[in-house]
Amino acid sequence: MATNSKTRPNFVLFLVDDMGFSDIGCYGSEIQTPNLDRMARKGMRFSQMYNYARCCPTRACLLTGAYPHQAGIGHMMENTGSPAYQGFLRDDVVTIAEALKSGGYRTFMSGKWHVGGAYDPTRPDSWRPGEREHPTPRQRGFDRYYGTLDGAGSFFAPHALMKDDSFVDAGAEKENFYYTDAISEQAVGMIEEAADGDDPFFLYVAYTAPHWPLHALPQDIAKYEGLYRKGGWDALRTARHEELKGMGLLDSRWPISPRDSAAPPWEEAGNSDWEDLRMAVYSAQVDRMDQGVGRILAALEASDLDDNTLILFLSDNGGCAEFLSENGWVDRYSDWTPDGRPMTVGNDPTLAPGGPHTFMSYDLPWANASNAPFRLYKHWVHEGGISTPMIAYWPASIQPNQIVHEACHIVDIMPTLLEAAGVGHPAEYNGKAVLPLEGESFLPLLQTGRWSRQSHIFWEHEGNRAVRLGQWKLVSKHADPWELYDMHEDRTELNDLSEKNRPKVEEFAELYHAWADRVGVMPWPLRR
Ligand SMILES: [Ca+2]
Repeated sequence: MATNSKTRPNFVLFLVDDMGFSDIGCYGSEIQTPNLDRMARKGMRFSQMYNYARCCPTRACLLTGAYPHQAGIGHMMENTGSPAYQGFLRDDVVTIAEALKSGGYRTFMSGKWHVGGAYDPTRPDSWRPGEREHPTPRQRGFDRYYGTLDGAGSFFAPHALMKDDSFVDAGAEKENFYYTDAISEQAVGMIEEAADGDDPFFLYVAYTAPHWPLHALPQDIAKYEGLYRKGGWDALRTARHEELKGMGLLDSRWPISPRDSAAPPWEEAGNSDWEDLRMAVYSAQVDRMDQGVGRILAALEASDLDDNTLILFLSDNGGCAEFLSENGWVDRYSDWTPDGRPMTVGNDPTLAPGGPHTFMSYDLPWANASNAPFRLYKHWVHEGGISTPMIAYWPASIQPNQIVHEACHIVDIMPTLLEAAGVGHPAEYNGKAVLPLEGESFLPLLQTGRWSRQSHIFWEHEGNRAVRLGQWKLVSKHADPWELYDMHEDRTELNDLSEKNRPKVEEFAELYHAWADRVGVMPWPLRR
């Protein structure tokens, strides 16, 4: 066990928001992500890393090493009255930050929190962060914090930005504010602060890019406008799938899933200039995030910290098919603009997306391309909803340019970081018993390229359910029967074997129900 602070690794954990499996260059994308690609060349790419299908449950699971229901976030932020669905992190789990801080680490966070209870985005003056139902990063183990507590909002004028324990006004802080850049800048400052001391550090960088709204900077949009005009989502899905196969990330025996039945063929879609621009804005959001990763890497290098810093990069869920309509539920996010001019909410083809006075999403057909070659989206636990790229970079311990195919899950990240730090997981914290870790450390995989997960991975989100171990995955959409897939033969989930292999269905279903009972899963839809 390492005890010398000079030899213990630092950690930078990057989480991006609503980005699909094939949206970065080193996972087959045409989007320019040179900094992530460089990390991949010098590090390790995971072809079967899984998240938890949605913002809040993924964050709860990632931060605590427990399943989301055990951490109190079985659905989202609403408190429905049971401990598994209270909407904020429970006090019988510890966060990575709390555990590492107890072990002598300095702890920093820049970006989106979203595990601290529900807020009304239109009434930030009513917020009471720090109250029992609204724990903040500073109350859950982070020494320093910059960012937003809730799930989404304008990139040009986020409501209720916080620095440590106080609200700050984005507009007053800086002209031409853009949230992705602010998250990067603050993270660089935190690295500089950490470099001044002797203690190792943990930095959690939670970008809101490329979650809706489609807000990006004109110089970044210009790099992509027109690129998607020819062939649209159909050509894009095929091109990304071919690249992924060529890179060795996906087996060439797995065919691409058919275009989603709710997406029209590109040639029949209409509004093709507007559609092209929507995808260009999304790509610009990813591009700007990658530029931020580059600034953070440069800050580590400038302080001679990059060699013994373990960096992980991943996304919280698959591409998002949510349609934003005028007078829809999303209205509650949307009333702030930097100059006080009105904002038009909704996917209106007569308006150009990108700027602060629109509030759009890229929609199902482009999300289908983001998740190529897989099926379905954010919310679902088929491969399109839960598959994320993951890059691990740690020059001191990871051999360059490796691809690993073991199925891993975000619940494994906390055990991995604690083992790498030589810090134990506490049985008690603040006088309360703490639930044991659910995941398995994949540190040996990073260090040797060899490791296999021993226990099943389980998912439940909005009644969508799945179980995965090795070759087999059992999965269902809410209210539909179980489907069974042989993931060695059929990662794209096209050949349901549930009728042919009833014993495997029954075995995994029984395990699922035992797990669901144990962690407190309740029937969907939830009743208060
Ligand atoms: Ca998300």
